[in-house]
Amino acid sequence: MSAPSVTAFFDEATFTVTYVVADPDSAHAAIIDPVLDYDPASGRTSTASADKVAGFVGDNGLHVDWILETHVHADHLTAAPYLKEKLGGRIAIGSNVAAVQEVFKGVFNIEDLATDGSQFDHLFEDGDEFEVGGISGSVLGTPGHTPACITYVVGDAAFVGDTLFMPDFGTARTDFPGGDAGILYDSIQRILSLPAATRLFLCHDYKAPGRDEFAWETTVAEQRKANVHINQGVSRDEFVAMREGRDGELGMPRLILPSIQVNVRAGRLPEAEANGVRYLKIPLDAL
Ligand SMILES: N[C@@H](CCC(=O)N[C@@H](CS)C(=O)NCC(=O)O)C(=O)O
Ligand SMILES: [Fe+2]
Repeated sequence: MSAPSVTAFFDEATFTVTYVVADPDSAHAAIIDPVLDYDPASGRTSTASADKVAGFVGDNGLHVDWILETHVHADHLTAAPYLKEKLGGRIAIGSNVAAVQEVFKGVFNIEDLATDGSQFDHLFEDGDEFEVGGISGSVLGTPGHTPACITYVVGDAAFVGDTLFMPDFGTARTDFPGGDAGILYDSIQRILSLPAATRLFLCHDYKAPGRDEFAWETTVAEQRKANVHINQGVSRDEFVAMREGRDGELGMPRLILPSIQVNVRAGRLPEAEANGVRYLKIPLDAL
């Protein structure tokens, strides 16, 4: 199986990992889950994180075919439109984005939001195939954290979004609208059925108790053996009880309100008002 080169960019403000996955032979590449920096205290955005990714792409002469989202992120704004403008590539997400748009169109009262995913350049279904240069990719539907979560398998690497985290941390939460712990368990079984040596690249790392360094790469074999939430002995019912218990204790992500209203529009910021300023909405007592 072909091995793409994978370069990670970790955003410590949101604990998010952005990847550039490239075919070393053809220099074609995909960017996965890029971050637009956002400071909620000042309302300022910045492209510092995305510019590091763009700099790497430029320095290595890569040709970007795809900008891939694993899901509608609830903890950071996507820099997909900014990087598309700079580098090209098609912005893609799972087709179940429509269900997520439906829910949040209501929460944010975004009257003109189309709920068919048409803001994205391409919508992937479970089982679809695509290419990064000469390396073949495929899509696994892996809902549970959200209904639109997908995993991108590129050669021997799988970009699992928010499903599994590092073995010592466990799994993603399932308490967002449309989330479901049992469905996440089933999705994780699909990931764990990939070949044992498959490299798994995670969307986040929050460190685990006793670990000082951030980490985001593991393998199917390591996860099968050691994931604290899901290793071989854990049944679906046990997982659901554990996950729902833990979800009940988690606060909302710091950037959920700014993130979702932008990310359901494929990262396009709201139009400026007559004074030239763009505004985000804060729904009160709605989440
Ligand atoms: N403290 C972080 C938490 C973000 C968060 O809730 N992350 C989600 C993924 S979007 C998750 O699954 N967290 C798992 C957990 O905290 O157990 C923030 O405020 O951004
Ligand atoms: Fe997430």
